[in-house]
Amino acid sequence: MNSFKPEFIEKLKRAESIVFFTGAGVSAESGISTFRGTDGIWNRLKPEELANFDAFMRNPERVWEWYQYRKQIIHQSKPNAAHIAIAEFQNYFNDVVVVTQNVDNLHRRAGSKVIYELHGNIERNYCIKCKTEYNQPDLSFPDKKPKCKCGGLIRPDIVWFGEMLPEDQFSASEAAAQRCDIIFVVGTSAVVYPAAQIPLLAKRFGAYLVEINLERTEISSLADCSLLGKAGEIFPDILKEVKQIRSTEKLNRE
Ligand code: BJW
Ligand code: ZN
Repeated sequence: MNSFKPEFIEKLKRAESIVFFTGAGVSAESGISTFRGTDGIWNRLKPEELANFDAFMRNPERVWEWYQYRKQIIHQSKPNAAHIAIAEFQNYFNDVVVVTQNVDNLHRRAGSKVIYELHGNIERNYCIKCKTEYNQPDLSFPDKKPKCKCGGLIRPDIVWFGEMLPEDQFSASEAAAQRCDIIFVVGTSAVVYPAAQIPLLAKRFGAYLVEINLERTEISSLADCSLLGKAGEIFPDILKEVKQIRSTEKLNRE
């Protein structure tokens, strides 16, 4: 069991509003590869060949092949101890928001209720011409280059490099960052913008910033509390502290 610094425990006691800002590392223990770092997929594949609109138009079959492969892995995966503990925070705090860069739906499957998805969702697709949505979780398009009934190409609803983030998700994330008392920055290298502005904004508005990562990142120098290790091991321990705080409060009231 981790032991946490008293200042962090004190913040947990007083907090009413909590944001979890998550990245690929929170799903690593579910068997989904991260992008960067030693096991990152970008070590094998170049983002400019797959994760942008020009690449898709040049070679939609290749981009679709990659997404079908990832869809399969995600479909077979399950939320891990970190996703589950994060969802459980809802039982102890009134205002819990998950702002995720992930497209894998694992926070939703773990039971988190308020989730803002900054980079889209791999279970959704849409036609680039008429914008009709094609949402099939198991999505087995018969074609290697799926087309809409209007003739337009269907693409995954993922935010690629050079594309705008969904406005509603981003502005709701900004609002959550501005009002939260604690922001947990979990399993992200925090190098992709504008998503990486969210923890900076929370900090600027006075939130206590707790980072959980295997290693130091771009954001570590700003963290009030850095917890180095696996999210799936650290979060259940934080949740134990929360449960203890709540049961002591209950005893004191009785
Ligand atoms: C664990 C763990 C465990 C492991 N426990 N921890 C130059 C400077 C600044 C900005 C730019 C620039 N050039 C271009 C830009 C803008 C660009 C950008 O930020 N680029 C930077 C990379 C340089 N951003 C954009 O293009 C964005 N749009 C935009 O800016 O629009 C405005 C605009 C419009 C028009 C013209 C110009 C501007 C869009 C960004 C979209 C990002 N999309 C992707 C999708 C990829 C495709 C796909 O998913 O299919 O989103 S990229 C990829 O990175 C993905 C992720 O969500 C995102 C963030 O990655 P994340 O989650 O942080 O993962 P990793 O792998 O980096 O880190 C994992 C971490 O976990 C590591 O730290 C591990 O240690 C840790 N970890 N296991 C705890 N068990
Ligand atoms: Zn169409």
